[in-house]
Amino acid sequence: MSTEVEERPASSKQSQEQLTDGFHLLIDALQLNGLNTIYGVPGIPITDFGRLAQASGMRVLSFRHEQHAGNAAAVAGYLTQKPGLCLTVSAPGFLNGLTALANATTNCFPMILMSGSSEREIVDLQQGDYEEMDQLAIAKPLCKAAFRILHAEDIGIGVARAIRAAVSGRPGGVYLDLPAKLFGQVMEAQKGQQSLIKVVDPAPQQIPAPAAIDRALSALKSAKKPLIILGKGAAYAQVDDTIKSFIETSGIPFLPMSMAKGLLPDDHPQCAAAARSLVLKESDVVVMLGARLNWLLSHGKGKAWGEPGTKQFIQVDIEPREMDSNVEIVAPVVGDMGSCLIAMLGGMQKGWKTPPADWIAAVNDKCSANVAKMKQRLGSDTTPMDFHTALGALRQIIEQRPEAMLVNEGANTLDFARSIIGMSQPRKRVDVGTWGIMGIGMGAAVAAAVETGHPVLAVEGDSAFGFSGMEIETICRYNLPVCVVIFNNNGIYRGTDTNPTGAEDVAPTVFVKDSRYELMMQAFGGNGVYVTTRDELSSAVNEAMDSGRPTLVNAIIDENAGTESGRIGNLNPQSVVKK
Ligand code: ADP
Ligand code: TZD
Ligand code: MG
Repeated sequence: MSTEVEERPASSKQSQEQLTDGFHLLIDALQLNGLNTIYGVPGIPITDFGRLAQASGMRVLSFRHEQHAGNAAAVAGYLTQKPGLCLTVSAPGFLNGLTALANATTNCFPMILMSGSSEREIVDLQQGDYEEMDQLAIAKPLCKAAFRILHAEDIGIGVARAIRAAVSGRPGGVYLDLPAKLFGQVMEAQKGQQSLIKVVDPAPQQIPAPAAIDRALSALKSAKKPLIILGKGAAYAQVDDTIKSFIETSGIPFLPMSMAKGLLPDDHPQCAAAARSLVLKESDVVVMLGARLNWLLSHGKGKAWGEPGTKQFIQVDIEPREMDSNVEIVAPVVGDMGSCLIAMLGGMQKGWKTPPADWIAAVNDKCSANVAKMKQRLGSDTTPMDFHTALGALRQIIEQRPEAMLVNEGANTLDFARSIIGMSQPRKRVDVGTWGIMGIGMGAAVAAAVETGHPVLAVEGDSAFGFSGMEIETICRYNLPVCVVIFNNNGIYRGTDTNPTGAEDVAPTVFVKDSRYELMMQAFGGNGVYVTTRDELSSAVNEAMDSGRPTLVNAIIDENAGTESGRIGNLNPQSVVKK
């Protein structure tokens, strides 16, 4: 083989320098818009795209499965208000990412699933291409918008449209289809640069109508027992000071939905979380701030909400079609959270009376009684640990580290952690969200660490962890400050179910007893710890949170301690036929 380097003729070299291609245009378009992190899984036809993106200074984080890369992108979107990017290969990789795209859309998190796809001509004639699938058609009903870019000169427009669709109005997931041929398409570099778009004002303010504000304030003024419900849309909006000022000026008790915890600290004097049942039942005027009246709030009706016809709802939301979706909204306030609350505050400055003292006293009394009851339980130090023992320890750890991110999934593990672990800063809690989906854990933990730089505590049911468990290798590979605590109760809800037939198969909800999950972490060079007592749990997690070293703590929980489906067992249909 000759060692001589062949010189290309000067003219060809020059023209090479003046050319660009689909790979580079896509990278330039993303970077131009401040999108610098990609979560994905490499393969045909996007392997080189990932390499080139990394070479251009983007952070390209490879996962073991696309669903978790997608969940990471969605959480990145939630935390930053910029669309999180997920990159997948065609057909199967695309489908693996689709669950995350649909989940992001359901949760109103902005993300863009960019997927390579096979040759259009072959796909459309169904001639059996490598990983053939009509991905655009399949993605469409599962996201907010779906686009395909066929020509390199349209990359700028395609990326701009995807960004706007993801973050404007109600945020959500966007699909961007990138056929293999697009990447290699060549065009003049200068024309290419001119075709790119830096999106101006991607999520424009939406100012509410003055009449809507007057209507809302007059409904609120008439209230004897007002309540504010804060949802993750309020947390997403990043107008924390305005929310604080609105709530404190109003003097109204507030109830945070799980991911809105910490917008105002859980120990704020107006926080009514410990009196949830009372305030839902007794309130007369309810202000929804970036929260939907979906199943998580019993659709705004039924027993939980007290006597029918006793409630009036005011709803502040960026999505006009959310109004009246479950019950009548007497005062819809449509706009972005910041603009709406500033307008409401403006109206309140013209004269405002805080709520009647007897209502505030009733809420405070209930809170104090329940907090005292809970305090007793949180001191518990049983071995084997129950949920209160273990969460009593983790609660203290988060209390001492208000900047830490908390990721949480499971059934009992989720429901108990949500009520026991207090949050004191906004957007620190990421959980199963609107669908109650298992499998967000490790993807969310990666994004939480990458996007915030703060230590992450992931509190995981043993079943929940299993959905994304392989990503602990990803956590180790990137050396992320993530401490995973598995609440190991040998199964889904409990570890005690038996097979009534007496056959060898265990019950469908039961796992291998005393599984050694911590060894998985050790396999990848992380720290794996097996704990059975509150003290051991405390010291292992404290150490992990301080060192920032990837850690998995296998916390053995009494296998009898959980209940079916945690707090939502009522949603299970029951057979009436006795066999
Ligand atoms: P939670 O589960 O916490 O109750 P949801 O996800 O049900 O919250 O509701 C979030 C709501 O917030 C959605 O209806 C969404 O349209 C709305 N939203 C999202 N971003 C904004 C924003 N910037 N301003 C106002 N509303 C928003
Ligand atoms: N699959 C997906 C994607 N999401 C789901 N929510 C479920 C299945 C059903 N499911 C729940 O709703 S909770 C749960 C499953 C499988 C696991 C509960 O067990 P766990 O938690 O070990 O995570 P606890 O602490 O034992 O209750
Ligand atoms: Mg379990």
